[in-house]
Amino acid sequence: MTRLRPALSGILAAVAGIAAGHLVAGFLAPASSPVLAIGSTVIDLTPTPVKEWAIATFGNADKAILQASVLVVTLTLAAGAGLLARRRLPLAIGFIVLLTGLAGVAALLRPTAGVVDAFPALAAMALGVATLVWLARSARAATGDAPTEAARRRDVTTGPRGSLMTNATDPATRAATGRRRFLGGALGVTVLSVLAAGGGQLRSSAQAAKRIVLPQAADPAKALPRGLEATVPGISPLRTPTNTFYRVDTNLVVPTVDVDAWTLEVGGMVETPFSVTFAELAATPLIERDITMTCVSNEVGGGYVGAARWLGVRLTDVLDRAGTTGRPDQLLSTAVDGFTISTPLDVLRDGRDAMIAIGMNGAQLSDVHGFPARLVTPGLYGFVGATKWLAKLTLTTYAADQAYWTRRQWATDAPIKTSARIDTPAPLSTVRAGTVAIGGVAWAQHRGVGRVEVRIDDGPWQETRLGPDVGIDYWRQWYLAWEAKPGLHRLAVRATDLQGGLQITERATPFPDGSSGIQEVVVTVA
Ligand SMILES: Nc1nc2c(c(=O)[nH]1)N[C@H]1C(S)=C(S)[C@@H](COP(=O)(O)O)O[C@H]1N2
Ligand SMILES: [Mo]
Repeated sequence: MTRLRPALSGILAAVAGIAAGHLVAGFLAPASSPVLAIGSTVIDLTPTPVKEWAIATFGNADKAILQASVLVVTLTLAAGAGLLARRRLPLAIGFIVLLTGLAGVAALLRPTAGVVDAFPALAAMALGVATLVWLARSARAATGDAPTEAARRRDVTTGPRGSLMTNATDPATRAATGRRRFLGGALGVTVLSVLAAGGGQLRSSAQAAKRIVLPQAADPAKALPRGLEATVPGISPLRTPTNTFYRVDTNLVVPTVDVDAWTLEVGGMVETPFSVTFAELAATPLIERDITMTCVSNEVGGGYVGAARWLGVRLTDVLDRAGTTGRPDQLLSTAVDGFTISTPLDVLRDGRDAMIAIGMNGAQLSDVHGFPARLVTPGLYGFVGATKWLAKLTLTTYAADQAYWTRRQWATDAPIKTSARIDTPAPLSTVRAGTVAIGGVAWAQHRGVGRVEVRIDDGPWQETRLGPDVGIDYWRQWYLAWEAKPGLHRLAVRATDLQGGLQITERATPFPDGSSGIQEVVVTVA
């Protein structure tokens, strides 16, 4: 019991500090909320293999788990500070200052940080220390806690008279009062912290993107054909709705960009550097294209792939306006938060529809997908061609400058590998004997899907029926009607591109240039 209360005091001090930091961050710099600033730094410092493991193990929950881990570690350390405060308050204060100071340094070291980014940590420091001191003092004042050595000695020297004077009530009553006071204080701190953190959260999430009116495309896409989803239940829809489109980025806080203040800068090895506002960009002739995006972290059979209709400016239009000097071989694109992506320049200039997208599926980009503008490069994994929250385009060389993932040993040249996925039946599911539709999607961006085959148990590869053709940059739905007999069965799928290239059947993990291998699922037919 004597340890619980000081430990709790430390935790409460941390909770108060974190909440105060989150409140201040909500107004000044959402990404610099202490736990988030530390979390972002952890993301950047995590070695590539560990990150791969985390993505593979936790999938889309990886960010929540990271934040929870930072929180748990912080609260554990804070509990230690609370215990320390019993005997050495100044040292405990120093410890809290150090912890919050680290959060401040983490926030200040973010690529685009300014002075305000230190304020959340400073608020956390002030509230953390104040709460710790207050709780430690009130613990000493009450006698619910063991008296200190000095106090005990004082009691002995002052003798019965001294005891008589301080013992206005009996020790048990005082302990009970102390406990009640502590609980009251703890409750107060908790309630205020929840209010502060909630306020900060509300404030930062209230800064959602402004609604804009998208212009029509000068070069529109054809109407999307009817997909197989109408007839093959369980198959991925031909177009992925924006709200289920996968999201992958390093951001713990989604950047919210003020579109009226936003500009895109174009520079580096160019003849005429320039910058454009959003209005200027939207006023240039726009193209509209159906493009399937894939993340390099997608495992065989995984869900980090999505197909959407993109509206934007052809990238070469922008690059041509800038011209080139020297021999750049890389387009380095920078996001508003300093994150960078590099794209091979020859790929961008080979005629494909690489674009600065401002619209997705008929609407402005959502905050998570890069509002107000992002790159989309058909045929390349997202980490080398799909910069969200785009701020700057720099023509440079790989020798001179490297992007975020390139510095972490991921491939510089990363075309999407041909792959097929079984959507239905689901792995390890049970289906009724009789005619069962095996179906899914296959992609071979910028080469096009030519054939998809399915193998049942140890049977031959059987050609499947393909869904509508939406071009070589788009995925293709496929299905096969299977006369399923009772028992346990293995279903495998493989795709071949339009040039006759079979997908790589050898298993590979995503690092460094994308996964490969054949997906196989086991189903029970009953
Ligand atoms: N600014 C920024 N852009 C980014 C990333 C990022 O971390 N930050 N991740 C890239 C990766 S790895 C992928 S796969 C795509 C994912 O885009 P989506 O989240 O819209 O699906 O965005 C790319 N663009
Ligand atoms: Mo990715």
